Amino acid sequence: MINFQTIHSRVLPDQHDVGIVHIGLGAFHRAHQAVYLEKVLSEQGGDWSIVSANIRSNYRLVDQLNAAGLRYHVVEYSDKETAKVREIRAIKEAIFTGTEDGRKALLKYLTASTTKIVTLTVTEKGYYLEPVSGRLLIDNPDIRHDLNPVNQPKTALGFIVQALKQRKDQGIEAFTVLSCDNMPHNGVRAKQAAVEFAKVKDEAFAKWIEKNVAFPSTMVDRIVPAVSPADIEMIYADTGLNEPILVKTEHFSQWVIEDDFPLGRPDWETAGVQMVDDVANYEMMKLRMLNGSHSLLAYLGSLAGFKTVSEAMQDESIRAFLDFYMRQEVAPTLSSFSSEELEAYSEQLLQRFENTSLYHQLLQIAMDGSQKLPQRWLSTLLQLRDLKLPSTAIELGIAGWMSFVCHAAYGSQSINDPLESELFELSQNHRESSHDLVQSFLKRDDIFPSSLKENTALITRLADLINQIHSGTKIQQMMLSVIQ
Ligand code: CS2
Repeated sequence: MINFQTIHSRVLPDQHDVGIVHIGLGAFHRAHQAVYLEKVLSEQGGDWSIVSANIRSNYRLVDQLNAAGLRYHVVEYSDKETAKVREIRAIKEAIFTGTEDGRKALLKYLTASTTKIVTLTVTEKGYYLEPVSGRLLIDNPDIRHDLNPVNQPKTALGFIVQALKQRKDQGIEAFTVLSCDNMPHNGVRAKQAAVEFAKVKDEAFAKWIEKNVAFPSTMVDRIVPAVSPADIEMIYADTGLNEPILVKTEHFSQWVIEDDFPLGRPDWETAGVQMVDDVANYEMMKLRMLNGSHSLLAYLGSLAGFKTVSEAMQDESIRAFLDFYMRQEVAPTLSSFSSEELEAYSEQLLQRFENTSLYHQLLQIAMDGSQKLPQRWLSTLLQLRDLKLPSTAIELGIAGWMSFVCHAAYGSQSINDPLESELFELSQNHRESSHDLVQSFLKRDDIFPSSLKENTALITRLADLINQIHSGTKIQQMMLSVIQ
């Protein structure tokens, strides 16, 4: 057993009606939004219980949560010896929409006048937007399916737009949509997705959404690795808790939200949420510093032979490389923060990454790279070019990602990315020449800003880095030559 403190729930679900519908009932939602709501409900009360739905995957979790009476625990590890165990009862109903009953239940809540807010954690790809431009992927089969009104929705967008239409027709005011995914201007992106989706069939309704639905942006932060069977065993040994639905996370948590909730909102401030007018700076800092470092660790750390974030962090060269990346390549692009603030933020991040209780798998972070890199590295790289500053750490990251894709393609292993088949084909087609490989990667202007595709100096540098990686040069050595 370790040193842990249990915080029992003081929420009595019967006393709080549902005010929020969440789509994307994964570990992150249970360890982040639900924990804040738990605090609000126990401190302030109010009708802000959550109905949480999974639209296509993880029906088992829904069953398990229901079997446990919608009560679960979040284990917050400060380090290997110290944790807080929180009991959570803020989720009042869990739904799986892979069945007719589940779809009906979700639509019933989405169209209820008591539902004021719809929160989303469906990951970047769940919005069906092209990563660089943010345009809706109208030809995607799931979107095509959901655009046909005789079909039952498969996507979050399909559900939201259908529910908004019913609310409009019945004279019920629109709920606020709060995207909690790691995208730049996530509110703007969610709005663009919903408006473009609606526009395909009904221009006037699309205009109505544009005018009547609030889509505040938000920055969410908490490291919540997927729970493995080994975690369940560890938590049992550490705390005596034995349940399949528990979530493991770090002590740190942050939520910054733009305050735009026409139908009202929970008193989130009492739970430590920062309500602001504009979230853009917080979001950019977090995406570039935290998520950007995470992606560097994911590709370069894996190539260096590590499996988890904290293992990779024990390597002095990797730690120094991340420190360099944040100070030299990200900090100059974040002019609205003082150097002291940025220093403190990056120092804290390095410590968070060192948390040895999390066993955060690098491969979990590596998935969906095509959807993540634009906001994590590429917008920074463009800004550094405008500032006439080098971006050698980011370039090593890009070469690492390309090599990672190639390794997987040659070994027929999945990279868990919606563009996997296209990226694999490209890797196979240019097996013989790193130069051509890089060139055709950079031509993918759904991932890379189009101004990079003609940049011959960049192409040569990336090809050279890939050659070094393929010829077995140690990643740590390559990192040190970036820093020196
Ligand atoms: C991670 C994030 O998997 C990933 O891509 O970078 O999930 C990260 O852990 C969270 O954004 C932390 O707030």
